[in-house]
Amino acid sequence: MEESGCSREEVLSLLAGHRARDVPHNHIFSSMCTVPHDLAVTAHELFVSTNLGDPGLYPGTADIERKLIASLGDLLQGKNVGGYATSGGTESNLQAIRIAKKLHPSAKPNIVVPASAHFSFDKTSDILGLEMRLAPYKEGGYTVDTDAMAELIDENTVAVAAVAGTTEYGVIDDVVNVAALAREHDIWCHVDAAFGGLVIPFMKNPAPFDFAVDGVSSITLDPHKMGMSTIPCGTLLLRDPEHMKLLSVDSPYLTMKTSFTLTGTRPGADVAGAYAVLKHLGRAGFRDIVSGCMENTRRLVAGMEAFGYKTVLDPVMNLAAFHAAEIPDGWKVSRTRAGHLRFVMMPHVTRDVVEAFLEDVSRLH
Ligand code: 0PR
Repeated sequence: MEESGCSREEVLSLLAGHRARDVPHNHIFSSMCTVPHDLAVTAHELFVSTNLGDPGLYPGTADIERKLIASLGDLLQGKNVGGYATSGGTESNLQAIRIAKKLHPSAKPNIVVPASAHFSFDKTSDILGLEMRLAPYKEGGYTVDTDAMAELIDENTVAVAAVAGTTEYGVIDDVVNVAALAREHDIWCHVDAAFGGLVIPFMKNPAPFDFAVDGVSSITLDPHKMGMSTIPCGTLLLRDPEHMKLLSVDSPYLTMKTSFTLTGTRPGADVAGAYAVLKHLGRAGFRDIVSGCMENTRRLVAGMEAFGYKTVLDPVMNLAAFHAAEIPDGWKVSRTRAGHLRFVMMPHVTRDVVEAFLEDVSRLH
């Protein structure tokens, strides 16, 4: 750090230079985050100095957090759900499994998760000292084989998980059967809907994945993915708000005497942003966004197929996967562990972006 500071203009120009080196969103197919809604940015600015880590100082902001959780809980067909705004899917998954572990003390605890589970479950298992058992995919697909999952459960299993909108292929596990296994063994059932939570409810004939499914204990849903909030904003939703108490530690000198969140100081700005988007768009607005993303997904698939690219599966959500093949330079497309091309069709991937990409693809052929 230098002795004397630079002018605002110098600093801003320095920062602009860095930002210019980032990949522009209109070339990003590999991200589950997107450009935030402009209202989220405005709300974020209004709440930028709030700290939900000391909610007694910010009762107004804390109330927004409660409203955010209540709105999302209602969307996911829960009644008076508990939960809180996290830093994202990783924290939500960790905290859900932390509750499960506390409910089932065991000398050698394990969790059984689908082969598709996001790597946040590896972190969770490492931090909580759990064995992570991976249930394989069902033959010929990318959703979990619930029979194989059943075989992996034993008396030391504290939780099972399902993914509603998998990271790599955007498919939805059979939540009904996973939750039935949890009920049968009297253990926790966590649904990771970090991505799918704000997509599936707005699709036609949505697959059952939420609190309407008997046995689902908790759900991860990230507004900073399809909720177009500012980063970072995740949520952990609990069927029974009482379970939150299992996470609590004493915080004697703060305005609230117990703390149940993972982080101490935590932003209210993104929470206000996420809530603003829900209020502004309503279900109808989200339905339009999701239907636009699905339309763009179909256009991408049709365009790619015309050039001989082969899909790995018919897209279930706004995520398309193709067998490995060349793609034009300058575009960010990720690859799954199996080497498939993966396109996440987020709101920033507009029809114009798809057409510009397909135009570049056409030059390869
Ligand atoms: N659960 C699921 C199903 C996820 O897909 C993700 C992240 C998480 C949990 C963890 O969420 P946080 O990253 O919020 O903690 N999925 C994306 C992925 O790994 C995250 C991402 C987003 C990666 C944008 C890259 C990127 O540019 O692909």
